Amino acid sequence: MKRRVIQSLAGLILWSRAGRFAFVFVALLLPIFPLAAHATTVLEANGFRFSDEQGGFILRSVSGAGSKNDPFIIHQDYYGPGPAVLTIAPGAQSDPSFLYVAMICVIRNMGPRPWIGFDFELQENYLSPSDYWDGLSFDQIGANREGVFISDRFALGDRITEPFDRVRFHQGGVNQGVDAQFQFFITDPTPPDTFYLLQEPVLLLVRNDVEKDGQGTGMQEARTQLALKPLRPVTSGFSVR
Ligand SMILES: [Ca+2]
Repeated sequence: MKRRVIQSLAGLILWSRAGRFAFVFVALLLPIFPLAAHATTVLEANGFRFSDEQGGFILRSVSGAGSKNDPFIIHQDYYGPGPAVLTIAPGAQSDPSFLYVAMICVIRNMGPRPWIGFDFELQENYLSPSDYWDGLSFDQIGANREGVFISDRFALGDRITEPFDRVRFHQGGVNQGVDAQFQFFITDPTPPDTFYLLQEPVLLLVRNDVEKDGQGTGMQEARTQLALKPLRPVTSGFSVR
């Protein structure tokens, strides 16, 4: 009897350890499952088709008409760690002589790290940066206007051009599970059938002062949450002057 009790206790301890290991293992995999099980989502608004077919994120909803007064509002869940490429097809209803899109991306940080910046890059050909001559840009024609790049989580949005069309939002941050809103225009005097919007967060890094071989290990990704407050609501209005 005593031996049986000891065997039962030993089994319980082993089961508990295995159970804990399985729990941790499943917890680590959880951020991957939504994407692994997720089929491509294609959503339409005002004749435009938006798709998450390139992966890295889940397209939740699209509304609006793409105009200054009624911008496309595109809700997404970003899982990372790589860039998320939104596929956009203007469709037959858009003006074939000039593409003009006002857009607000609302992106939830579902990844494992806080963000301290966020980049958007336009591509007429998938994974090939848009150059000066292809016409596609973040409204480079109206580049001198103020208030074009606005976010509720980042104080600044800077245009980075040549050899690509990129916007970098910085001076702020986004914790895990939190939405960030980004506002910008996309224009092209020679509209393509399809173009791509690469979206890529800048992850929070901290200095690791643990010495290794006397050299230190440099920078590493931080898991801590940032003490942040939203700067301003974006979806309450498209504040281009
Ligand atoms: Ca370009």
